[in-house]
Amino acid sequence: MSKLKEIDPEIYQAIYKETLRQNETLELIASENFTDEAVLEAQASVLTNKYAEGYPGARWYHGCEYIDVVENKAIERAKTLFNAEHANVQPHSGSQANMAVLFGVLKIGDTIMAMDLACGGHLTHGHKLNFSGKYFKIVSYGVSPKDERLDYEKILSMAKKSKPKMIIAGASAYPRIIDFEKFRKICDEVGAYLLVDMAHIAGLVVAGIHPNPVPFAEFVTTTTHKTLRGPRGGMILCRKEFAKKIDIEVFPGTQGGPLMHVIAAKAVCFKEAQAKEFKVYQKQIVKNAISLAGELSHRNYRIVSGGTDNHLLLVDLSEHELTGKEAADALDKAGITVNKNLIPFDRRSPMVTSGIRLGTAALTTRGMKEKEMEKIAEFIEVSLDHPYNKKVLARVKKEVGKLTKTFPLYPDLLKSFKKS
Ligand code: DSN
Repeated sequence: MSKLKEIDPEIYQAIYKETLRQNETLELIASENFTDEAVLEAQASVLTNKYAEGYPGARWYHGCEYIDVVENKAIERAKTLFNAEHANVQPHSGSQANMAVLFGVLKIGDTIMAMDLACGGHLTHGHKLNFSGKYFKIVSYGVSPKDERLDYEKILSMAKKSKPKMIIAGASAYPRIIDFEKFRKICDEVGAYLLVDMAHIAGLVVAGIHPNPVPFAEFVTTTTHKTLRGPRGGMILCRKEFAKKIDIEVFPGTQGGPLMHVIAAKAVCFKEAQAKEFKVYQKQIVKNAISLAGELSHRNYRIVSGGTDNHLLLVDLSEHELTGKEAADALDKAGITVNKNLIPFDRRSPMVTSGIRLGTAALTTRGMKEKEMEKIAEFIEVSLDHPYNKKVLARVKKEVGKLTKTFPLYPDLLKSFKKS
């Protein structure tokens, strides 16, 4: 890090402080994780210098022989990992992956059915300010008021009425298993494509803890940085018959040059995900989420849908006279990072919300287990009981510091900062 320190001390300082922040706080944002050094090394490599528009063996620029090795490895590993017929590893993000699928196979103005944002859907599933909501007619389905779970009967009857060209399954804040087979049947009844956005659960899918959508969906999109624990980025898996359409829509349709350093890091992540330890890790993520949900529920916090089957949980704060925003702010002061989140049928705005979303992927990477989840639930309870008491929040922060110290993150990286 010495060159960076010399050339740009301000950026160096910000990166150093961020490394410390990640080390000294409890990261419970459900969409975040900590990659290992191998992924960081690939992403920080000279591959960032190379333009490689096109695909392996068919590039616009010369000098792509090693770039092709990297992209081919990423593609092959992704296909093996998810048992997919075709993989495009170039999308810069999950949003760009979704954009390429929507623009690749639909016409502007076509109807799409997707999960309501308030019930856990994503911006690219039809938010009115997003390309999905601007260019397509969106019909949103939600969860049942009875059990806050997907109601497949209702989704079918909505689909029969609205006759969508595509149904999107998948969510950013849904704590239960999604039945892709049922979605397939609904799509078949109404003649719609099925797109599964498995960004949040991709790691669980690899480990077999969540059903794999690939056998059921024409298109599966994902990010690579959530439970999958790779670099920030996106990917599309699809059936062979759609391979050409999807590839053309990614490049030149919606993107230019691929980020080869990121694709290299994706390839590393896919290799790591093939290892036995990765499955053990994914199982622990879910055990931790179930444990955290149980501990909070013993402390009188209502957990949306009564618990979780995956890596995340939603805490309903309505009965605690606290908004999601107030809770997230208080926890932040105590060294616990979460995000405010709408809960199903929330009466508050998305900027305020009545809930918080917690995920266990990142802390599980640090090695934390059920015992630590119990402690964390206690920290959360104390902080939310005194959201405006600076002394209490500072005291919790001190305890958080003690806990995080026993699960060090990037120790070698921190040493290299200190040496530089
Ligand atoms: N921003 C992500 C999340 O937090 O779930 C979704 O892309």
